[in-house]
Amino acid sequence: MMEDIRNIAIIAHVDHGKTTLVDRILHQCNLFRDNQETGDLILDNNDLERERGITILAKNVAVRYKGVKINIIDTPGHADFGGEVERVLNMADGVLLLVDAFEGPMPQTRFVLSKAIQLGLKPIVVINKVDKENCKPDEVHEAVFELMYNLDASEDQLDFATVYGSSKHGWMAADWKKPTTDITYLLDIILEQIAPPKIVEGTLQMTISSLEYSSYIGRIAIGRITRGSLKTGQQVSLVKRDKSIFKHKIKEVFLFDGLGKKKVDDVNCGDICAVSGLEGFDISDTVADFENPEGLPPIPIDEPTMSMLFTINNSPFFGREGDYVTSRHLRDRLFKEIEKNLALRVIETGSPDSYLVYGRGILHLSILVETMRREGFEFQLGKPHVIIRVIDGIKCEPVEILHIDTPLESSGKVIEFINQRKGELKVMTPKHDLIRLEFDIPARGLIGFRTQIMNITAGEAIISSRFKAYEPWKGDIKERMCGALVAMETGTAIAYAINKLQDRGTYFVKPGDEIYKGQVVGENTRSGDLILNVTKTKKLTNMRASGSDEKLRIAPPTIFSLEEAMEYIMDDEYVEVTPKSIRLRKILLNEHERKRASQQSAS
Ligand SMILES: Nc1nc2c(ncn2[C@@H]2O[C@H](COP(=O)(O)OP(=O)(O)OP(=O)(O)O)[C@@H](O)[C@H]2O)c(=O)[nH]1
Ligand SMILES: [Mg+2]
Repeated sequence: MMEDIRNIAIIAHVDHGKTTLVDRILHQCNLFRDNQETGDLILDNNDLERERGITILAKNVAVRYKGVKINIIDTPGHADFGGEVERVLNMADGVLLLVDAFEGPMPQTRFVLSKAIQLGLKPIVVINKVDKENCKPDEVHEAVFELMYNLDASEDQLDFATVYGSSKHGWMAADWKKPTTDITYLLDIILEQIAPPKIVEGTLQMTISSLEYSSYIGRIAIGRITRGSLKTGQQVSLVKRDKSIFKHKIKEVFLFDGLGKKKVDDVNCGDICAVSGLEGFDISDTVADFENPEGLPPIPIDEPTMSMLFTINNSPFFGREGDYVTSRHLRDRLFKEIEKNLALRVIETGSPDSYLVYGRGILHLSILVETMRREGFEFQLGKPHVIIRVIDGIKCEPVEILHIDTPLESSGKVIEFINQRKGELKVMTPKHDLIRLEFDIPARGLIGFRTQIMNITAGEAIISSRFKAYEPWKGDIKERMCGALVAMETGTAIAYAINKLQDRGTYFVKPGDEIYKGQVVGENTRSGDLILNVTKTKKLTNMRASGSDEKLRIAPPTIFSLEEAMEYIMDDEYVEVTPKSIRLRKILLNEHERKRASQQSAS
């Protein structure tokens, strides 16, 4: 007997409530007890996901409702992980498109929806967060319909069901003004609207769409069986992207079950499963019949758009705070990462001490950096660069669609600032009491701009962007206007010295911090770098020096997050990352060497 199955993916812009909804579904189907105390989402289960409140990896779960098995794929909403979404949609027959009832469709809504439409998936629209004050569910519904129409949805897709509700408060209904007490309304709509998988007889075909990594088993391939069936111990062929074929034996087969997986003997067509034993598989490979392998069309893999240099720590503080510091450690860790981090590439530079790491954006790269820090690594990062391509003989760069919702008063300044960064205003529309500005902007113009937009708008702006296309190079963008304050000596930063030099700029260090010669300790109010001595104490004869220091009024230092630091540095600077610290430094610590280098590059 074949089981009745539905395969759905949940897609949306970042933070529109996908994971909260999946948690609710698991809850409704009695698969776990709510963690009311912490409010943590049971699905966002790695440390960084918890801390940042975002989903980084797509995840499969399965529930049973009214005798039907529903395979659910929760996807990440952040634009850096868009490729992940595109890939896993491959396993679904339908999507739940979540849209925040206040925000409406956002750039990533458009992107993920367009992928689902192209794949012919049936959408169910969930207008979420209707509990929010001043939300406009009806307008949002209208906007989603228009968006779908513009994306060339088919008649059947345009004839979508709409569900209103609040994932957070745990209800879904036909009418947002009539709240219910649970989400069964949505589950019923899923059974009714999404077709069961097509059962195709014949030899095995399964595209590998995702993977999991377990320290016991190694890499586990995840995919949906689109033809035939699969058994434990079965001999299979692995058909690669280039059509080459490798023979393997399936070791174990798992089905998704609640939050986990259960080992089974066989899996039928239409179900989503995980298999071990396929060595050296890649995403998009087809698991096929041993004797007569037929590969399926390859699925697109997102190309990296950004690169960053990872190099061993060679600062004077090398080895003080980390456990893994050698080039061997760095190399092994980076190459281990690419086994599971699909959009990442690591390129040798010719030096054993540094590697170019290619990724999908600042967030994608910073998550790797943060994870390595926590594992005890110490290393340094160069300035991130977008990847330039030559297309038909023309130099092209990645361009993003940028949305900024801002109060009317600051919109003029925002537009001026984005123009300086080669952004082009496309649309301007009122949105509640804000104004929405839409730009096309080179991706490099976005590096480091978030803090400045927040300054311009007094923290009121809502920013989101996503990759649009490679377009011809837009010309040079003026870099950071202000120079750096660079430490002259190695030692302890002294309040007395910082106090005396306060008018030179803002500081990134505070009295008592250990600093080294060549470290960037602050931002100069003017352009060009300024070397200064912040380790200088008062004359030792003055016995009251340390006592009176405490009374000095020193502005609190600017403390960068990892991402801010990555976006802030210039080409001649590094971010030094250790488990305990994030420091900025000049690559060349010695002033004479820096002068010589800049003269050389000028000539
Ligand atoms: N008011 C309100 N807040 C909600 C609702 N659903 C989710 N949220 C909140 O919105 C935030 C984001 O929720 P998530 O479920 O993590 O969103 P997500 O779409 O999974 O986010 P990403 O995976 O990072 O794209 C959390 O703070 C939730 O508590 C809702 O119905 N109403
Ligand atoms: Mg999520």
